[in-house]
Amino acid sequence: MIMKTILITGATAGIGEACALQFGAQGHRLIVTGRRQDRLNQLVVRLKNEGIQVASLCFDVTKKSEVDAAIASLTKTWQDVDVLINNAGLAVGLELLQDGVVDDWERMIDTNIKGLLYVTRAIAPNMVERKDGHIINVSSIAGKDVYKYGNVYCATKHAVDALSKAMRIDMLEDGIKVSNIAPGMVETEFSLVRFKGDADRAEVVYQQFVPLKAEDIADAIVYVTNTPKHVCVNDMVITPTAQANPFYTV
Ligand code: 8X3
Repeated sequence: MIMKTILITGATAGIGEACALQFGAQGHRLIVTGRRQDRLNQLVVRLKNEGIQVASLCFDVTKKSEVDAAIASLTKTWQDVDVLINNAGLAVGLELLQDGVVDDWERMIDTNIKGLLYVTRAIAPNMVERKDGHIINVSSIAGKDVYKYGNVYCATKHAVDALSKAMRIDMLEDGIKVSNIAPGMVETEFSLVRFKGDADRAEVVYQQFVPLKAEDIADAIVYVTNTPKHVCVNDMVITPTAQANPFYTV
């Protein structure tokens, strides 16, 4: 297998962390990024202890100047990112639109849409120049359907879905692969963040049926990443077996 340099946003927890561990175990070089320096440090120590080549960048994807400065600080040996995993994202709040909290909307829009754009804008030109690269956007089944109370979160994930399509078109002539991954219910800190730290409420979400684990989505991302150069998995919708879509579960 060819060793790749893989940059993962939101690598300090959930799907991002699971990707880091799996890609690292396969011998790839990792650039792990996140907002939380302490958690980033812990992850780097853990990866290094397993003999994985790793660099880390601490930045907030919602701040364009931080994103640009962090990417620009990569030393020459780390600048050629082969795979960008746009994983950082969140849901905050679960209200009807007419009751919505504008700060929550802005956090979701800034992180899920603008953050993804800022990081992609900083990384993609190098891929285009080298005529080689793969961008993997972590969307959601909320990017395929809209469910009650999901309003702005669903809108941001529909935007990710659209941006995956747009990137594939815009970088087609440059040979850049773009894959959209749309998970259903995954047991991570997702619900804890959505419910603003209410652990009891978050726990109930995952007790109704057997949810996906972060590792299940990392498995899919690893598969998508390891396809031959002429193969691009455009879109993957992955739900727990007990979840047909946001509306039907058993
Ligand atoms: C996470 C899955 O079903 O809450 O994006 O939208 S869902």
